[in-house]
Amino acid sequence: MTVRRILTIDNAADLAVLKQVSTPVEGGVTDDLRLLMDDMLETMYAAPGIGLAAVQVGEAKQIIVMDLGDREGADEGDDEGAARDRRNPRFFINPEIVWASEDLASYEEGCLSVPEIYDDVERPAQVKIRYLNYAGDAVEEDAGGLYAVCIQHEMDHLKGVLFIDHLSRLKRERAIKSVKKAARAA
Ligand code: K1U
Ligand code: ZN
Repeated sequence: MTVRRILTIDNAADLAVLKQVSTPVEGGVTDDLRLLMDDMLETMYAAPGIGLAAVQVGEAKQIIVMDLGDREGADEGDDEGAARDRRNPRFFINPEIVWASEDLASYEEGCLSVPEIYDDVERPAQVKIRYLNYAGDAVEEDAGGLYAVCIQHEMDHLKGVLFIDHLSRLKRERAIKSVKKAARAA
Protein backbone atom coordinates (compact mmCIF):
# COMPACT_ATOMS: atom_id res chain seq x y z
CA MET A 1 0.00 0.00 0.00
CA THR A 2 1.20 3.50 -0.81
CA VAL A 3 0.66 6.79 0.96
CA ARG A 4 -0.21 9.21 -1.83
CA ARG A 5 0.13 13.00 -1.97
CA ILE A 6 -3.07 14.82 -1.01
CA LEU A 7 -3.93 17.68 -3.38
CA THR A 8 -4.31 21.07 -1.68
CA ILE A 9 -5.98 24.29 -2.74
CA ASP A 10 -2.86 26.49 -2.54
CA ASN A 11 -1.57 24.86 -5.74
CA ALA A 12 -3.44 26.00 -8.93
CA ALA A 13 -2.96 22.64 -10.71
CA ASP A 14 -4.26 20.74 -7.64
CA LEU A 15 -7.23 23.11 -7.30
CA ALA A 16 -8.22 22.49 -10.94
CA VAL A 17 -8.36 18.74 -10.20
CA LEU A 18 -10.24 19.25 -6.89
CA LYS A 19 -12.87 21.24 -8.82
CA GLN A 20 -13.51 18.36 -11.26
CA VAL A 21 -16.74 16.38 -11.12
CA SER A 22 -15.86 12.73 -10.44
CA THR A 23 -17.13 10.05 -12.82
CA PRO A 24 -19.14 7.02 -11.67
CA VAL A 25 -17.34 3.68 -11.49
CA GLU A 26 -18.53 1.44 -14.33
CA GLY A 27 -18.24 -2.34 -14.49
CA GLY A 28 -18.26 -3.13 -10.77
CA VAL A 29 -15.57 -3.11 -8.12
CA THR A 30 -12.34 -4.55 -9.55
CA ASP A 31 -9.05 -5.46 -7.83
CA ASP A 32 -7.48 -2.32 -9.36
CA LEU A 33 -10.11 -0.20 -7.60
CA ARG A 34 -9.51 -2.10 -4.35
CA LEU A 35 -5.79 -1.24 -4.64
CA LEU A 36 -6.73 2.42 -5.07
CA MET A 37 -9.05 2.23 -2.02
CA ASP A 38 -6.30 0.57 0.04
CA ASP A 39 -3.91 3.40 -0.91
CA MET A 40 -6.57 6.00 -0.08
CA LEU A 41 -7.16 4.45 3.36
CA GLU A 42 -3.42 4.38 4.10
CA THR A 43 -3.14 8.01 2.93
CA MET A 44 -6.08 9.03 5.15
CA TYR A 45 -4.64 7.27 8.23
CA ALA A 46 -1.22 8.86 7.61
CA ALA A 47 -2.63 12.42 7.28
CA PRO A 48 -4.44 11.80 9.71
CA GLY A 49 -8.07 12.24 8.65
CA ILE A 50 -11.45 10.61 9.03
CA GLY A 51 -12.46 10.63 5.35
CA LEU A 52 -10.96 10.98 1.88
CA ALA A 53 -12.38 11.21 -1.65
CA ALA A 54 -10.44 9.73 -4.60
CA VAL A 55 -10.20 13.14 -6.27
CA GLN A 56 -8.09 14.32 -3.32
CA VAL A 57 -5.35 11.94 -4.50
CA GLY A 58 -5.88 12.96 -8.14
CA GLU A 59 -8.34 10.24 -9.24
CA ALA A 60 -11.67 11.84 -10.20
CA LYS A 61 -13.71 8.67 -9.59
CA GLN A 62 -16.76 8.34 -7.33
CA ILE A 63 -14.91 6.62 -4.49
CA ILE A 64 -14.71 7.57 -0.80
CA VAL A 65 -12.98 5.99 2.19
CA MET A 66 -13.83 6.80 5.80
CA ASP A 67 -12.93 5.69 9.30
CA LEU A 68 -14.63 7.40 12.20
CA GLY A 69 -13.11 4.97 14.72
CA ASP A 70 -15.35 5.22 17.77
CA ARG A 71 -16.17 8.87 17.16
CA GLU A 72 -19.73 8.19 15.98
CA GLY A 73 -20.79 7.33 19.53
CA ALA A 74 -17.94 9.06 21.36
CA ASP A 75 -18.65 11.38 24.26
CA GLU A 76 -16.84 14.71 24.55
CA GLY A 77 -13.65 14.07 26.48
CA ASP A 78 -13.16 10.53 25.15
CA ASP A 79 -9.51 9.87 24.34
CA GLU A 80 -8.76 10.82 20.70
CA GLY A 81 -5.82 8.37 20.45
CA ALA A 82 -8.00 5.50 21.59
CA ALA A 83 -10.71 6.43 19.06
CA ARG A 84 -8.14 6.20 16.28
CA ASP A 85 -6.87 2.81 17.51
CA ARG A 86 -10.29 1.19 17.04
CA ARG A 87 -10.27 1.00 13.26
CA ASN A 88 -13.54 0.72 11.37
CA PRO A 89 -12.77 1.40 7.68
CA ARG A 90 -15.65 2.05 5.30
CA PHE A 91 -15.59 2.19 1.50
CA PHE A 92 -18.18 3.88 -0.72
CA ILE A 93 -18.36 3.48 -4.48
CA ASN A 94 -20.92 5.51 -6.51
CA PRO A 95 -22.61 6.85 -3.34
CA GLU A 96 -26.02 8.52 -3.62
CA ILE A 97 -28.12 10.37 -1.05
CA VAL A 98 -31.61 8.93 -1.43
CA TRP A 99 -33.16 10.95 1.41
CA ALA A 100 -32.11 13.92 3.54
CA SER A 101 -33.82 15.22 6.69
CA GLU A 102 -35.32 18.69 6.77
CA ASP A 103 -33.66 19.41 10.09
CA LEU A 104 -30.13 20.71 9.83
CA ALA A 105 -27.11 20.32 12.09
CA SER A 106 -23.96 22.42 12.27
CA TYR A 107 -20.47 20.92 12.67
CA GLU A 108 -17.00 22.46 12.66
CA GLU A 109 -15.50 20.81 9.55
CA GLY A 110 -11.94 20.50 8.34
CA CYS A 111 -10.46 19.22 5.08
CA LEU A 112 -7.10 17.67 4.25
CA SER A 113 -7.11 19.68 0.98
CA VAL A 114 -7.65 22.92 2.94
CA PRO A 115 -5.09 22.37 5.73
CA GLU A 116 -5.50 24.00 9.15
CA ILE A 117 -8.84 25.66 8.36
CA TYR A 118 -11.91 24.73 10.41
CA ASP A 119 -15.34 26.31 10.26
CA ASP A 120 -18.99 25.55 10.91
CA VAL A 121 -21.07 24.12 8.08
CA GLU A 122 -24.80 23.41 8.27
CA ARG A 123 -26.10 20.29 6.52
CA PRO A 124 -29.07 17.89 6.80
CA ALA A 125 -28.76 16.14 10.19
CA GLN A 126 -29.69 12.68 8.84
CA VAL A 127 -29.35 11.12 5.40
CA LYS A 128 -30.11 7.77 3.82
CA ILE A 129 -27.35 6.68 1.46
CA ARG A 130 -26.94 3.99 -1.19
CA TYR A 131 -23.54 2.79 -2.42
CA LEU A 132 -21.41 -0.20 -3.40
CA ASN A 133 -19.05 -1.46 -0.69
CA TYR A 134 -15.51 -2.92 -0.95
CA ALA A 135 -16.93 -6.31 -1.97
CA GLY A 136 -19.11 -4.66 -4.65
CA ASP A 137 -22.38 -5.30 -2.81
CA ALA A 138 -25.16 -2.69 -2.93
CA VAL A 139 -25.82 -1.20 0.51
CA GLU A 140 -28.50 1.22 1.76
CA GLU A 141 -28.15 2.71 5.24
CA ASP A 142 -29.08 5.60 7.49
CA ALA A 143 -26.41 8.04 8.62
CA GLY A 144 -26.61 10.56 11.46
CA GLY A 145 -24.16 12.52 13.62
CA LEU A 146 -20.54 12.62 12.42
CA TYR A 147 -21.25 9.88 9.87
CA ALA A 148 -23.83 12.13 8.16
CA VAL A 149 -21.48 15.13 8.30
CA CYS A 150 -18.53 13.23 6.86
CA ILE A 151 -20.37 11.44 4.05
CA GLN A 152 -21.94 14.71 2.88
CA HIS A 153 -18.55 16.48 3.03
CA GLU A 154 -16.93 13.67 1.00
CA MET A 155 -19.81 13.50 -1.49
CA ASP A 156 -19.35 17.25 -2.05
CA HIS A 157 -15.77 16.44 -3.15
CA LEU A 158 -17.25 14.16 -5.85
CA LYS A 159 -19.07 17.25 -7.22
CA GLY A 160 -15.97 19.46 -7.02
CA VAL A 161 -17.35 21.28 -3.97
CA LEU A 162 -15.16 22.09 -0.93
CA PHE A 163 -16.47 22.85 2.56
CA ILE A 164 -15.20 26.44 2.23
CA ASP A 165 -17.67 26.84 -0.68
CA HIS A 166 -20.39 26.72 2.01
CA LEU A 167 -18.88 29.72 3.85
CA SER A 168 -19.41 33.41 3.17
CA ARG A 169 -17.23 34.91 0.43
CA LEU A 170 -15.23 36.82 3.04
CA LYS A 171 -14.50 33.70 5.13
CA ARG A 172 -13.67 31.66 2.00
CA GLU A 173 -11.23 34.27 0.70
CA ARG A 174 -9.59 34.55 4.13
CA ALA A 175 -9.26 30.75 4.27
CA ILE A 176 -7.65 30.56 0.81
CA LYS A 177 -5.20 33.36 1.70
CA SER A 178 -4.29 31.66 4.95
CA VAL A 179 -3.66 28.26 3.27
CA LYS A 180 -1.50 29.93 0.59
CA LYS A 181 0.49 31.86 3.22
CA ALA A 182 1.13 28.70 5.24
CA ALA A 183 2.24 26.83 2.09
CA ARG A 184 4.69 29.62 1.18
CA ALA A 185 6.13 29.58 4.70
CA ALA A 186 6.56 25.79 4.71
O1 K1U B 1 -10.30 16.11 3.57
C1 K1U B 1 -11.24 15.43 3.93
O2 K1U B 1 -12.24 15.31 3.26
C2 K1U B 1 -11.13 14.71 5.26
C3 K1U B 1 -11.73 15.46 6.42
C4 K1U B 1 -13.10 14.88 6.69
C5 K1U B 1 -14.03 15.69 7.54
C6 K1U B 1 -13.64 16.17 8.78
C7 K1U B 1 -14.54 16.88 9.58
C8 K1U B 1 -15.81 17.09 9.12
C9 K1U B 1 -16.18 16.63 7.89
C10 K1U B 1 -15.29 15.91 7.11
C11 K1U B 1 -10.80 15.28 7.62
O3 K1U B 1 -10.58 14.19 8.04
S1 K1U B 1 -10.10 16.69 8.33
C12 K1U B 1 -9.19 16.03 9.73
C13 K1U B 1 -10.06 15.63 10.87
O4 K1U B 1 -11.19 16.02 10.94
C14 K1U B 1 -9.53 14.74 11.93
C15 K1U B 1 -8.24 14.27 11.93
C16 K1U B 1 -7.78 13.45 12.94
C17 K1U B 1 -8.60 13.09 13.97
C18 K1U B 1 -9.90 13.56 14.00
C19 K1U B 1 -10.36 14.37 12.98
ZN1 ZN C 1 -12.44 17.41 2.41
